[in-house]
Amino acid sequence: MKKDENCLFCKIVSGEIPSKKLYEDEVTVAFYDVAPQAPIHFLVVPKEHIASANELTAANSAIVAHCFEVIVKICKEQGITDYRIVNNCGDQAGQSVKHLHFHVLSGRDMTWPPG
Ligand code: DGP
Repeated sequence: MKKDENCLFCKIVSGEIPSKKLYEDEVTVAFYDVAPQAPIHFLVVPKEHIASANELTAANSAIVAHCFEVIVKICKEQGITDYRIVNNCGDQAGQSVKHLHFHVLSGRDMTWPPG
């Protein structure tokens, strides 16, 4: 599995950097965001290092489907029915960590369009 030794989320996946994990399987890890933007804010990340959504191809895109299944599983288990899934891709879109991740935000009214 591809890893990047300088990547923050690869270090969280490996446990080198601690996080408040709420789910883990062979393919993904979910952990609470250190800077929550809503009462509930966690991230689902693939264990494999994929720098952004822009790096997805037919060869690795099944990981995205798995991430969404994990999101639904966690939300069902936690009784979360209304939520927003966000992926920031690239600097201008606000991606600060260059390892594919999906934000799950819940527990407050969400605005649209996003800023
Ligand atoms: P983005 O800006 O879309 O790349 O989201 C990155 C998120 O990662 C941001 O909401 C803050 C979160 N984050 C950054 N560093 C850490 C960390 O060390 N631990 C945790 N749990 N979250 C982090």
